Amino acid sequence: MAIFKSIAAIAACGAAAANAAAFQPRQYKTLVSSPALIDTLHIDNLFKRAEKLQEIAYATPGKNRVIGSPGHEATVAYIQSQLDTNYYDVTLQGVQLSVGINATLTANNKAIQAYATTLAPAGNVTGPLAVIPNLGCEEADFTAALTGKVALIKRGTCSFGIKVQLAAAHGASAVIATNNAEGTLEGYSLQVFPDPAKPFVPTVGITLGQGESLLAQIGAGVNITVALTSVAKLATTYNVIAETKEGDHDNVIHVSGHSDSVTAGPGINDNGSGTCSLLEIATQLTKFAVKNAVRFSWWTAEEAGLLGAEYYVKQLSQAEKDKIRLLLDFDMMASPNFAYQIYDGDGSAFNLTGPVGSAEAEHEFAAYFDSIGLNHTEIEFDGRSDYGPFLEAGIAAGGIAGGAEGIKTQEEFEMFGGGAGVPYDVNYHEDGDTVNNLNLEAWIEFSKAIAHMTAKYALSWDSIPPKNATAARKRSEKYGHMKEAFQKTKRYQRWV
Ligand SMILES: *[C@@H]1O[C@H](CO)[C@@H](O)[C@H](O)[C@H]1NC(C)=O
Ligand SMILES: *[C@@H]1O[C@H](CO)[C@@H](O)[C@H](O)[C@H]1NC(C)=O
Ligand SMILES: *[C@@H]1O[C@H](CO)[C@@H](O)[C@H](O)[C@H]1NC(C)=O
Ligand SMILES: *[C@@H]1O[C@H](CO)[C@@H](O)[C@H](O)[C@H]1NC(C)=O
Ligand SMILES: *[C@@H]1O[C@H](CO)[C@@H](O)[C@H](O)[C@H]1NC(C)=O
Ligand SMILES: *[C@@H]1O[C@H](CO)[C@@H](O)[C@H](O)[C@H]1NC(C)=O
Ligand SMILES: CC(=O)N[C@H]1CO[C@H](CO)[C@@H](O)[C@@H]1O
Repeated sequence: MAIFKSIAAIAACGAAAANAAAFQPRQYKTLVSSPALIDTLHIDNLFKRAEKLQEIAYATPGKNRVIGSPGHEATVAYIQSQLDTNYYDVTLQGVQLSVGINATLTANNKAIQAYATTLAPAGNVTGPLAVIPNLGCEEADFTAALTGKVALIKRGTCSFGIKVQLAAAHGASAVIATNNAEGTLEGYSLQVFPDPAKPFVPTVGITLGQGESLLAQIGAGVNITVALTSVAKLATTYNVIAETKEGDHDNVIHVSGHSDSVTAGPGINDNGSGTCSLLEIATQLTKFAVKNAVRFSWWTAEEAGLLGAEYYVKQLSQAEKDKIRLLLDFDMMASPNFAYQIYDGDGSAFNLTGPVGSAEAEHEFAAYFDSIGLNHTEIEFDGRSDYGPFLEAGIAAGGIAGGAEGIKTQEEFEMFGGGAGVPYDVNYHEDGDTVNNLNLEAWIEFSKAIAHMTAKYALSWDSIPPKNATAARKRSEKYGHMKEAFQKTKRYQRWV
């Protein structure tokens, strides 16, 4: 599944530069501090990076940075090119995925526009259409034998991977996914890695309206035969990981964001803003010495189901997991109608508590915003972004965000300005998510907050309780139960 390559080893000119550096007198750097690192951040530098990402997206046929696309490959190369290999050990961790390219579908010889679903295999299938009752998340939804048939399943409640595995186990030769909201399922993913014991079958996605039309025909007693082709390509997509050469590698502060966008647009707030904030901080940090190692990661395939981060956490040994004292994750740093939202690590607002250390991280963010006189609010610590797999592994986590498709309340309007009753980001997952729609005021404040946290923990872990494997495991089990409860909420169902 994975291909590791260390970029330190590749270029001859890289080696020459390293030799030249060896002849220089050793540079003694000032120890990092929160005010000094914050001082290095300027909005025009962040904005230039956002423009670069947009340029990368617009130079490609799809005008996006979705995994498996030239736009995402160029994003990864850009991140890599910006990291100083005298200061960081940089690793590209490859994750292999089957990416959907295109599809054709006919029902009783009438063509329907369909999209190949990422992670599902390619194939050409013909067979009678069978409607799966409910949402196809439970064994009980699969009563009739599906041998030789194509299953029609609605989106919602559980990841599509679970539905497709169940359909395949009951003999279905392919699946048609119908959307549960407006829009196409272009770029949609099964959201879970294939399991050799529970294989997937070819899957294509259609709109809500197209699905309803098929259901109406079947309801009227018409037998439908469908023919579908689905084209996929095996793509290796990369997590970029950079860790300071200096510092205590047994007590790491891990700071992350994701590098991919959705299919609909260049993804500049979601989550190019996080990508750029981290890149700028990683660049500025090289001016300083650190006591604790700082690890930056840019995850791949977040939009396809947090796959890059999940893969990363899965392949870590327990000993390696124990070395991560805190994971901080950043997305949506420049939402036009922002609120300064902090993940509810102590469970005080949403009753979902993170592993030991998560509460302290939340309090530190709050103290930072208080210190500069900015209001802040809390958001559910629900695992909806790349910190999710870390929580499940019992690793303390935290983060901040400006908001996605949620609606700003009157109370938040009084705290942050902007517009009440309007989404935090009207362009969330749309083609309007461009450099023109960033809130620069929020972006620089968020970036400074990231710099504060990075510097604080690069200096000392005194304010975070020591790791306790027993306690971590207990928390992790508890998180598992909380997650089940969360998965029944409306918020989750709009996401899967
Ligand atoms: C699907 O993609 C492949 C590879 O890019 C291309 O050769 C083929 O023509 C496409 N088929 C359709 C139906 O668009
Ligand atoms: C589907 O059919 C096309 C053309 O008939 C063929 O090129 C392709 O290899 C087939 N795909 C699979 C997965 O069998
Ligand atoms: C639909 O198919 C079933 C079983 O194959 C068959 O019994 C039935 O007569 C068909 N109905 C129509 C309207 O063709
Ligand atoms: C918080 O969640 C726990 C389960 O994790 C539940 O037992 C408890 O009743 C919840 N408390 C509130 C105030 O909702
Ligand atoms: C913070 O929120 C209060 C309302 O709760 C508001 O009066 C105040 O102006 C806000 N402060 C800032 C800096 O926006
Ligand atoms: C670790 O946590 C467990 C359970 O909360 C507790 O019983 C134990 O004393 C703790 N161990 C240390 C070394 O703090
Ligand atoms: C899928 C998606 O929208 N990506 C993430 C971008 O950032 C927000 C805020 O953290 C996350 O909620 C999203 O999951």
